[in-house]
Amino acid sequence: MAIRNIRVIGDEILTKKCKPVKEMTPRIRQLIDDMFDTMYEQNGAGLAAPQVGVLKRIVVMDVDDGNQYLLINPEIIEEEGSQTGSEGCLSVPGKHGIVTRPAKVKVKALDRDMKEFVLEGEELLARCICHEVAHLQGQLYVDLVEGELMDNDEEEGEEEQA
Ligand code: GNR
Ligand code: NI
Repeated sequence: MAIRNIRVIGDEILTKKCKPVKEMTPRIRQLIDDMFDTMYEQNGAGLAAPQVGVLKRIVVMDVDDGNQYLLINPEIIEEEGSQTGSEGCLSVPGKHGIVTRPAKVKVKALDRDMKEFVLEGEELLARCICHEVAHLQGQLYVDLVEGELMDNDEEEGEEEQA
């Protein structure tokens, strides 16, 4: 059990492109375990390796559908429809914003044994897959927000008072 430090917006590492994983190693297995521990400790729905300072194409997710997802070298191979809703990021603490994402995505990735699989996601899982794959390209949801980036302690759409 090891919790890693989460990098926050302003840290250059979050803007860099991640490298594919070439082979599974004990070090990468440890990284994956630590990413799950860190995601659960922070109550996140997902976590991408650059958020813990590692520029590798690794994502973990848990959107409370009874599964733990690990995506190594993920590639989105199909997108369908659209959904508009609230999104947050552990690297942008205390904020949220409205983002439009595909309603449904199909992602190809490798598992812990470096075996290829395809995962289909809708609703929060589709949103999370897109959010995490964007992290691997050095992109944050704040650049996709429609309207204002909001503080979590403010009501949606509420104007700031003087
Ligand atoms: O915890 C998170 N919640 C979330 C909500 C909507 C869309 C995406 C996410 S992922 C986010 C955790 C995070 O920062 N992952 O990179
Ligand atoms: Ni994020």
